[in-house]
Amino acid sequence: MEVSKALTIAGSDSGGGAGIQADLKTFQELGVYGMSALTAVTAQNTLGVHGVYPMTPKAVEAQIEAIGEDMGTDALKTGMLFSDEIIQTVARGIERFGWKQVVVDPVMIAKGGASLLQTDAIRAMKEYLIPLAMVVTPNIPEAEVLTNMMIRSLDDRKRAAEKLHKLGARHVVIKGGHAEDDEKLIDLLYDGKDFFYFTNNRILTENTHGTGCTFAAAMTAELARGQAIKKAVDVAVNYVQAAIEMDLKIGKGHGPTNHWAFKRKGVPTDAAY
Ligand code: PXL
Repeated sequence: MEVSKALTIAGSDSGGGAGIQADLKTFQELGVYGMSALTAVTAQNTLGVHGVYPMTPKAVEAQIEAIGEDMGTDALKTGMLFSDEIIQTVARGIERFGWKQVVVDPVMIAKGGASLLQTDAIRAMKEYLIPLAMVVTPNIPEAEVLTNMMIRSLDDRKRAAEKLHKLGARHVVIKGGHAEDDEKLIDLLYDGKDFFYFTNNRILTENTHGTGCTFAAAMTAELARGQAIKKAVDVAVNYVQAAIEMDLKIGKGHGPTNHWAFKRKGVPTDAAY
């Protein structure tokens, strides 16, 4: 059996809800072979981040090289990258191996406010990484930082998507989860020409830790399996929706989502598992 492969270049969440743990669980559920290059270790639980321990750029480079020289990958995602140096190392690795199906999740801060990206690394993200992105997947606060604009209306979101496309990302998804005034939750896809809307009911729960990682991982898995971008967004939206709906009630704070839920709900896919 020919199996599709996906790589996550991201940080570890010891609590298991976000970061590479969320990514690998999602890859597994969507039937692709998961690989990882670790950029940082976080010590955290559902109540917050206790510590952030970045890897050296050399260690990040070695992991990417090990994967690139042997197994390769059909798609990859980036998550927490922490520093300017790690971003540049990751960008060089992507270029060296000619990886094209690149999902950039521009992770900046954890739910409790802990910084997962140094402020001076935002420039590197815009200059080196976003131009390599097949798709960039910010939430609204991240899109505001990357575009230097306030995003209030749906129209603002469209303008921000155009700006991010101009920075070099071939597609842009702006996730609507943070727009709490909206009755419905609207995720927006822009392909440089048209806008597409993915609309869902908002689910009221505290347990949304790791939804951003999970969303980007589901997109990466679908792209790895050869799906087109719109289909990949559609699966990712539904995967995260199911994961939030059937939450697990683990921990005392912002709990993780349920990475089993999508398949347990019997949502049909044509994955090779
Ligand atoms: O959800 C963003 C995120 C990404 N990566 C790691 C994290 C978090 C949030 O806490 O811990 C490692």
